[in-house]
Amino acid sequence: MKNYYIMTLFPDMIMSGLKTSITGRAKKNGIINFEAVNIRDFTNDKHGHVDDYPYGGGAGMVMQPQPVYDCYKYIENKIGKRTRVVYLTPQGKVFNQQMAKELAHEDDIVFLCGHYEGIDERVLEMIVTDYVSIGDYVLTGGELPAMVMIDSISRMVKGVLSNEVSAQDESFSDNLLEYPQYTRPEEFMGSMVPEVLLSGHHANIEKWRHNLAVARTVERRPDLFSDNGKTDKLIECVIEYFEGDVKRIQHMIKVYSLASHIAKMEKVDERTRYILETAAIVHDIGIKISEEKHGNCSGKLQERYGPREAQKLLLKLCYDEELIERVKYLVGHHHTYEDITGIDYQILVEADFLVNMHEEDMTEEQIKKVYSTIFRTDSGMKMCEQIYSV
Ligand code: 6GU
Repeated sequence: MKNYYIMTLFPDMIMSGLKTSITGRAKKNGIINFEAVNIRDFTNDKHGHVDDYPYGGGAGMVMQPQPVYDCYKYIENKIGKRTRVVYLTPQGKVFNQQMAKELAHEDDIVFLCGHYEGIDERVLEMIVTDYVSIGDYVLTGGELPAMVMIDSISRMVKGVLSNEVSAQDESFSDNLLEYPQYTRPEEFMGSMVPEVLLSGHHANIEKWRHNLAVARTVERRPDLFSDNGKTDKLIECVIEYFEGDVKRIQHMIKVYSLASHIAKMEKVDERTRYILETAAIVHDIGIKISEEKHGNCSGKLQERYGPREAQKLLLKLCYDEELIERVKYLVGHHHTYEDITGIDYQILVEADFLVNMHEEDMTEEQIKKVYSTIFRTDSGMKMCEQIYSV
């Protein structure tokens, strides 16, 4: 059983909100419990006031420390130990699915809802363990945010949702939006349910759904793609892969950094830049195997072995299928300069050359030739001009 305590001046708002729907059912079933505790019940003020003017002046009122402290002590005593105390404030860390998942492991959580212009800082320092916001906008109080958090935390608690539904949460962990859903009728005002869904072919349906989820995320929330800490992990993995090979590791970091910079200067969209950065990190990953198998690492051998090595690594880190396909293509073509298609391809080649011109001690003439035949982007050309004085 999970226990959520909400310190608030508006207990009815919390209780009536949470008693409906799924959280209410979970409470009835004894899986979670929630209890709103009225801070006003703990005031020593004879008029029942819980707020006063701010020292130093300024607009609005500030909640006094004493009622908040005593209210908290009452709850702490009831639980029998110190637990996490979440203060809802727009100044907090922004709440997300990951936090919901983590907090779902806690047996007891206390939520503190502020009102007016805030709460006396001293009591916050004494009792609060976590400062949490639900997004970048201002609300009149912490009650709605507390309800939002409890709703989202509760649904991650085992038994609150049916097993079948709860498994679906894994789909958020790969940072993709949900695919579109359809139900009967098959035709609605002339608009049909996509045929693949009627086919009964489960593998095809899976694939179709995944592709749409990716497309939808690219379109609506490209920010969800960027990272999740994956780029950092990938760099670490590649360093480990080339362990001890100083030159290769330095080369990778340089190409990655230049590619990323050029993409930013060229205002390449986020998703494409992400693909490019990923490709830059793994672009030479075929080298090791080429050397092991053939004793050399010509561009062509790298193009042959690179894509498979890149794929292995990217799958391990759970990159999406569409990205992996493009990265494989880029790795497999980054020494091919005839038919450069796509800005990611173009920038990868330029970044690689900007580094190789120096690392391979190219002559002025060679550099000039590469510059005029291969470089296309304004930022890449400018950088080449500045670095190598072409
Ligand atoms: Cl947690 N509190 C208030 N008052 N406003 C908010 C918020 C919290 N999160 C976003 N806006």
